[in-house]
Amino acid sequence: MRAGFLAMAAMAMPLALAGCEAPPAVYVDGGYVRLNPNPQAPSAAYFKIHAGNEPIVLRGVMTEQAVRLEIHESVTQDGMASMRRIENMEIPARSTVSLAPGGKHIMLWSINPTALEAGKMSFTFIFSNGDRVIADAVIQKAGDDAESDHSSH
Ligand SMILES: [Cu+2]
Repeated sequence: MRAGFLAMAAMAMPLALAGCEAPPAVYVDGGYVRLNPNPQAPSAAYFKIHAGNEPIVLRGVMTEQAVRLEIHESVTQDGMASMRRIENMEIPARSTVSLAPGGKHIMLWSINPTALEAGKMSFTFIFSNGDRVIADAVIQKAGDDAESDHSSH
């Protein structure tokens, strides 16, 4: 009996060590889309991107549910609010970068009507280490909040 127990414990140990060495992966959550009340104008999507133990760079975002997508950053220059396109986004090790109203956001043109009806969209985030992370965003109805990022587009 005793010998059998020891053998099992010895077998379990390498597994536990492997678990410690695996770095926590990058993940994305908290997604939502703010619909522009003007259907001709772009809408914005927001997320939280969490890095693991290593710094990581977001290289791009894709969705099949919009005609066009860009990653933007809101900037205020000489008192004028505007936006610029960003290609890469660095997420420092063990930290979170929030895409939020007034800051970085994903701009969406012509969201698929089926996605609008379903009330959610799916995005794929592509990272510098080759990871592809799929994250959903709930679509918020236009007019929930008068403040919007795309008013200056
Ligand atoms: Cu924008």
